Amino acid sequence: MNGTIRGDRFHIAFFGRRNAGKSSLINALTGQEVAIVSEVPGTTTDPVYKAVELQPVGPVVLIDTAGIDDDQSVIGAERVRRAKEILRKTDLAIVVVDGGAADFTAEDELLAECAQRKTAVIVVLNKSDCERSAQAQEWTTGKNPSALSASRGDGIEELKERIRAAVPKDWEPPYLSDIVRPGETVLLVTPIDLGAPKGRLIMPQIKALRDVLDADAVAVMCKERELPAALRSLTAKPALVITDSQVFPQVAADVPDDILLTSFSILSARQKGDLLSMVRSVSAVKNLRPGDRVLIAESCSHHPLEDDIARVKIPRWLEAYVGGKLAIDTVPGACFPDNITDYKLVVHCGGCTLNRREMLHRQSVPQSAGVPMTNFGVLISFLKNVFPRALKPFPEIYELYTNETHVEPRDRSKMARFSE
Ligand SMILES: Nc1nc2c(ncn2[C@@H]2O[C@H](COP(=O)(O)OP(=O)(O)OP(=O)(O)O)[C@@H](O)[C@H]2O)c(=O)[nH]1
Ligand SMILES: [Mg+2]
Repeated sequence: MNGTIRGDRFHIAFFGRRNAGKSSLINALTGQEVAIVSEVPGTTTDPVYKAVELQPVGPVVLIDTAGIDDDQSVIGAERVRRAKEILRKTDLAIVVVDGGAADFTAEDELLAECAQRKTAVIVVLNKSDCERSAQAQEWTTGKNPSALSASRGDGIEELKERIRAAVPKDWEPPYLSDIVRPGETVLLVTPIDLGAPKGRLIMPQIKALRDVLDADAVAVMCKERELPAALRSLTAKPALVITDSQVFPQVAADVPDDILLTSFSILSARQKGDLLSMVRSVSAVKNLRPGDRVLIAESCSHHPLEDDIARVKIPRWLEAYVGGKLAIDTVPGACFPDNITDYKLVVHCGGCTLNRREMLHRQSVPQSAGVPMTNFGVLISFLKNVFPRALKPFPEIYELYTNETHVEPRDRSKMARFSE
């Protein structure tokens, strides 16, 4: 596990017709033979991901895609569909056109889709070493194209500079460094259960440690069993306790009420998506009745374990709350089922492997179908009476939620630390 994970990288995808030079451009930008280049149209078939440190941009994922004009056959149309699906996670679209091309219908459709999704676009006019067609000249007018030659390497440095300028500074909110102050102590509670990988910590725990260090704060880590001992050992109260959502009840009982408490999954939901919407949606649990359908979605697929959070624990806790059996489906990986409206509630994991754009896209799918979607940590805190306490580290969200629902107004006095 070297380098920044894919979900925390800015996603740059390359679109265009077959043979426009998408793969050549990726190779030129990286200085590596990342993608196969050939004069045969349709060389790239499935999307290809390459995580690189692109100077001067930083850690990015470059995504090569199949030609968007390949819609004459069934398999070609499927490739176009897959290429366009990449737009869901694309932070910056590089639309590559061959400077000798005559038809731009496919590009117009793509640009319209980018505009609809509010995706930033750079148009690249490739093959500047060859003659430019009048049509290409006309089509690119007003589109501020980067004219370059991917195969010769001309104009590549200028494109890198444009890419750097197109990456917003705050394209992704911080994981937790904004809610911790220098010198404070943050206590991390990480159960080591059957699901824990041998010899290492999992992504959210590593991210939390790194963010605490970035905030010039102090991290202390323990398992849930050692939590009372860890608390006793500290001469000052920790400013914040972050726990794995699975042990919320024990941890909430052990951590005094005046210490802020949340979970890794809630932090991830805030960084990757719209936490407030997940918080509002959790009240849909109150309307669940035995027999109702619930969808549990995980962003990464792993082997289900004996006491798996998505397949065993959340279903057990939900059914205990509802007082009867629910029809629960668990989907790993990227896709929601088509029958999303059959579900009364969707529960999504923290999405730490996704980039923010994709998580927001995922939230929009049930939302536009009128189905509430919440998050593992938010749901567990709700079911286990750690709600809305688990939101207090995020004062804006806590305030909004408690104002909307008139929950626990007395608790606001405990937020003095944020109202200074
Ligand atoms: N003359 C010239 N040829 C180029 C340039 N860039 C790419 N090519 C050539 O164009 C052809 C297609 O390049 P690719 O990079 O494979 O194009 P692609 O867009 O990835 O194509 P598909 O994967 O088929 O969709 C190859 O023969 C390249 O050598 C360029 O700047 N100038
Ligand atoms: Mg290609």
